[in-house]
Amino acid sequence: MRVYYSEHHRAHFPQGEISEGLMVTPFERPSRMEFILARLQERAFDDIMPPDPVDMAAVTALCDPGYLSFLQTAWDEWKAAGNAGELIATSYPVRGMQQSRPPLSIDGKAGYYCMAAETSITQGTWHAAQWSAACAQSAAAHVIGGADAAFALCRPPGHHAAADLYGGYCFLNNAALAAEQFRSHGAAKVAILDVDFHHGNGTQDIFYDRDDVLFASLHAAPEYEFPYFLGYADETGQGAGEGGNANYPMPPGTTYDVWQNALDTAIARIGAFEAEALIISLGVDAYKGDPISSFKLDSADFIDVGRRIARLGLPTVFCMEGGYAIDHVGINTVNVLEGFLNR
Ligand code: OKP
Ligand code: ZN
Repeated sequence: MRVYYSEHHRAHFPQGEISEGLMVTPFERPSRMEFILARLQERAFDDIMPPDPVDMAAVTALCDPGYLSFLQTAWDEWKAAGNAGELIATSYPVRGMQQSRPPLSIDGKAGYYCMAAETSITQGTWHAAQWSAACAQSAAAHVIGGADAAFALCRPPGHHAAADLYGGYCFLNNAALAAEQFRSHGAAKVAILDVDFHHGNGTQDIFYDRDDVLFASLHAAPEYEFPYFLGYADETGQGAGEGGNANYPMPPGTTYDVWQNALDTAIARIGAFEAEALIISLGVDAYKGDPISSFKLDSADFIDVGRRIARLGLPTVFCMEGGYAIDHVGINTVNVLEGFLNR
């Protein structure tokens, strides 16, 4: 399976993340990629290449123009305003406030476009986000061109990013870009399966009213876990998209026996949808040793996850999302790919 990976992810490395009331080194850090690459090499995935540069036309088609121009200039505006540290949004347009007026000051704009304060913007954030999207686009192009599958080793991740929102370590929705690319190259229907521990709120939002892209997500119940405000089972889509969104929230502490039943249900749902291509939002933070998550999957379970996904028999693009147990993120990620290949 070909892997698309760009060293440019290193341009995004915030010093700080607000966690438990402290500034800590972000869990979503560059070394995650090194562990995944090392495991890929150990397991003879030797077809690893840099992506083509990002197709900005596709990004522009997916995203809100104000949001994109914010991402492009946020760091410069933040520095020009005299701020010493990294850009962290602190004020948000919540209940009772104006939802559709982006402010002119950079602090206001950041809050307007941000959904969670753990995600800092730094000098290289926009650069890295574009190359991450490029990995998803090149992987999609490779599969559209006839390959069975490809792995986009995206960093930063994407599934919390909507058309006009960043947060949860995400800026551009890589999986959504891949899905849209299949659509624009003739696939009538595309399915996105999100196995990250956290709900893919951005992906859900992007496709919520559409009948051509099914979004199915296995995740921790929003009553207990980030992103808290989306991901309930009764969110089934709207308008033409009614029935095109499938959430499988599970309680903290969920083990693989329960999780795999949800996976089988999601897979059956995708099979019935008759998609022509499949995008996997591949987070491996459902692992029992993950420092910010609470599910209990073992490393060996991830092999089985890949095997079950392969039963769909669909052209498949894997897009890297979360996974923060850095000593196991490589083995868990590559286990999914190997389970898929050894179907
Ligand atoms: C990104 B991805 C919990 C704070 C949660 C954000 C987590 C973002 C996860 N105490 N912080 O879905 O892996
Ligand atoms: Zn996650």
